[in-house]
Order: sequence, then C-alpha cells, then structure tokens
Amino acid sequence: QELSAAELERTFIAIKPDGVQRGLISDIIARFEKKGYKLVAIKLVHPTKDFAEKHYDDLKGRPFFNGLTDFLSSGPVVAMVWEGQGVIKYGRKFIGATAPLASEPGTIRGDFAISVGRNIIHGSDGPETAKDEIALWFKPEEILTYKKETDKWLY
Ligand code: FUP
Repeated sequence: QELSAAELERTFIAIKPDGVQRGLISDIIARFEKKGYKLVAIKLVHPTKDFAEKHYDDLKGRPFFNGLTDFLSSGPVVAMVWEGQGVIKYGRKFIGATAPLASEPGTIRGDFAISVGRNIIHGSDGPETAKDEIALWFKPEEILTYKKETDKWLY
C-alpha cells in the first residue's frame, strides 16, 4: 500500500568503526532491507574528531565523551538514511540496548558486541534527533527519492 508523505519517516543509522572493521556492514544492512525499509542515502566517511563531537554534542561533559568521540573518529563509518513506517523506533529495536550485555540476542548489539564503548552501531533515538543527525551527515541532494519496483527487475 502507498504511504502518504506524512507517514514517511526517516532515521539516521551509522555503522561505527568497529562494525566496519569487523565486516558487519552487509549483515546490518540486510536486517533493515529484509524488514522492508528503504535505503535512501549511504556513504563511507571517516569523521574528524570535531565532527564526532558535533554528532555527540548532547553528551558533551559526560566522562566518556572524549573516548567516545575518539572512537567514532578512529576510522571509516557507514552513514545511512533509512526510510519507512516506524523506522526510528524499529531501528532502535534492531540495534538493542546501549550496553551490549543488556541487549537481547537477536539485536545487532546483542549479537555482535560486548562493550558499551564498542557497540557497533548508532541510530537516532527520536524524530528530532533523526532530523538533526540526517542534516549533519548528509546534504539534501545526497538523499534520494525513488520507488521500489521489484517486479520490473525479475525476468
Ligand atoms: P545509544 O543511543 O544507544 O547509542 O546511547 P547513548 O546516546 O546514551 O550513548 C551514545 C554512545 O555513548 C553509546 F553508543 C556508547 C557511549 N557510551 C559509553 O561509552 N559509556 C556510557 O556509559 C554510555 C554511553
């Protein structure tokens, strides 16, 4: 069924340097794809320390802020925008609890991580953060609008 523009929801998802180094890109993307969400932007970026600090601006002053932003800027990150009904909340469900040992098996952090400081993936935690994070990581022209036409490409 067609979704109205108002129903279209977007979230920012980033596979952090540990996820990239450990070869988890395809597995993580597969989960979002198979659920039925649509990838509307993707790029590999190596964030600077300054950029990482901007991304985690709301955590400035926390004792782990320096280590966290060192980590995020330590290597390539896969930055993505995923679109679809309920994608912000469901994306968080896919990701699992912040502390990997508290996250359920079947979630990304539950399946792949042990340490809160190396927890593989980031996902926006609400509509406002999603908007801000998408704007920080992507230029408007890097976010595409397109239709999925599965039948057209099956022979
Ligand atoms: P989340 O939205 O699940 O990524 O969690 P937060 O926004 O609360 O935290 C952002 C990042 O800070 C987490 F991915 C991991 C890191 N963090 C720590 O390193 N130590 C902590 O005690 C809490 C968070």
